[in-house]
Amino acid sequence: MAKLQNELAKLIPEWRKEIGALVKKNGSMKISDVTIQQAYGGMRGVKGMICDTSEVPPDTGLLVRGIPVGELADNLPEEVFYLLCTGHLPNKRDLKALQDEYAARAKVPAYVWKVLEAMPKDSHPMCMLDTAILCMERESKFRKEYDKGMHKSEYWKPTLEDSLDLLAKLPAIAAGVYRMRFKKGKRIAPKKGLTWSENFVRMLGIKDPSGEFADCMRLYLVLHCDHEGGNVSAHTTHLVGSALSDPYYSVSAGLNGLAGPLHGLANQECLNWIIELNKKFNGKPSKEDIRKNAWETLKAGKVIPGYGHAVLRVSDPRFVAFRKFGMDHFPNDKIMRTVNNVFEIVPEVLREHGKAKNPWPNVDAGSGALLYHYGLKEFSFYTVLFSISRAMGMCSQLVYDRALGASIERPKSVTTRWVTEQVKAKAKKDRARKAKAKAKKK
Ligand code: CMX
Repeated sequence: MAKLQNELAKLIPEWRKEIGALVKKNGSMKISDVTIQQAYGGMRGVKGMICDTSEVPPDTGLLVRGIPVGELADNLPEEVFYLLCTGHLPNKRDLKALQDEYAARAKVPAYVWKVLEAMPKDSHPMCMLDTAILCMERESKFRKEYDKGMHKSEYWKPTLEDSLDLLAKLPAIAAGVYRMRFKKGKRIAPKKGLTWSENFVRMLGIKDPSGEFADCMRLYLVLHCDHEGGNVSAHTTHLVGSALSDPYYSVSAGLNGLAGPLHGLANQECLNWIIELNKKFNGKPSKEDIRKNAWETLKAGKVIPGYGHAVLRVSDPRFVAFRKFGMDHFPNDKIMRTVNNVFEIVPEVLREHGKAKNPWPNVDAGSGALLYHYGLKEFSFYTVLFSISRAMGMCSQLVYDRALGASIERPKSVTTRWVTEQVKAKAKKDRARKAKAKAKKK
């Protein structure tokens, strides 16, 4: 067995023991309450699921297995996947073993290209990516082993196999989608000896003589890797996986959620907003122009893309890392300058507006400016990049779920009639209690 598999085979029995004891001893302890507001409001803040690969404290932002994501800004995505799976970074030998695994599994089945070629030419790149993943479901080792009658305790092994197969192929699929969808010419083959992100940049075919774009892509793929368990894409992957649907079904389902404009698609909308702003003000919007434009967006009943977050209450550390990269490498770039100025104005505007609980930038507020600078100008492709990275979080969470024997998800829904009855019953009880207290006083 290769290194990552060996390491997990050692760790999983320990996790099972630790969590088994925790639940056995404290299973009935309460960790959350649910209000009517939360039940109608997207379950915001309800603690009802477990994710150990990463967490998002509102006041610090993403911690990957306890490590602040900013501290991983110089690592490789392969290292981060190993970290997500095991809880520690790999040594050189284990990293090389994982990179060799990726290289050995990278070939995309020919039928995937045929399916993509048969799709309408104006299909969204996210739809093409998801279709490619879903049509590879026939390759699933999990499904084959399950059909043979595998023991529950073994589920994580073919889940990891599927995950490695999928992650190894994603850069080639995404690059193939890019070249096909945007008429960039023939697909480009990967090259031996390059890292996962370097190969991806090579297969995209965007000129990168300095290697700076590959470094930017490395950072991009690290920063988007995971964002705990409750966001739409992670939760969807977990939910679908909880029915023991294999990683191809589960990851493609999660990515369909990432394709929504309030989630991953916001990055394409965000750069659009910045570019329109530059266009409107001859490439140099003043801070006053930015303020006016932000208010126009809000008054039109729209959100300012790239700002706000369901959990975070500070500037997203991923935005901070992207901004630093941009300011270090091209501080005089027009788009980057506007991204910077927007960062100085929009939080103030959102605070005055008074609706958004978090007026600060999220990951999408700056990432597009970097891609645009290096010549990746097809906005609708941006969520595909997000997907390649986020698939690492989804896959590691699936492996963990299968290792720990996560149950099928089945929260209880209630009707509005039921809620109204509870409200009435509580009001009746309160009245009775008040009347009793009044009678006692007399
Ligand atoms: N611009 C304008 N209004 C905003 C806002 C923004 N950037 N962010 C939040 N609000 C509004 C909400 O629309 C909501 O209004 P209503 O009460 O009229 O429905 C109100 O403020 C309260 O929302 P919230 O509790 O602060 O935020 P939510 O948890 O409901 O939503 C998010 C979070 C990210 C969907 C929201 O901030 C938003 O739409 N931001 C812009 C889109 C974006 O950048 N999405 C990418 C997020 C990163 C990711 O998940 O990938």
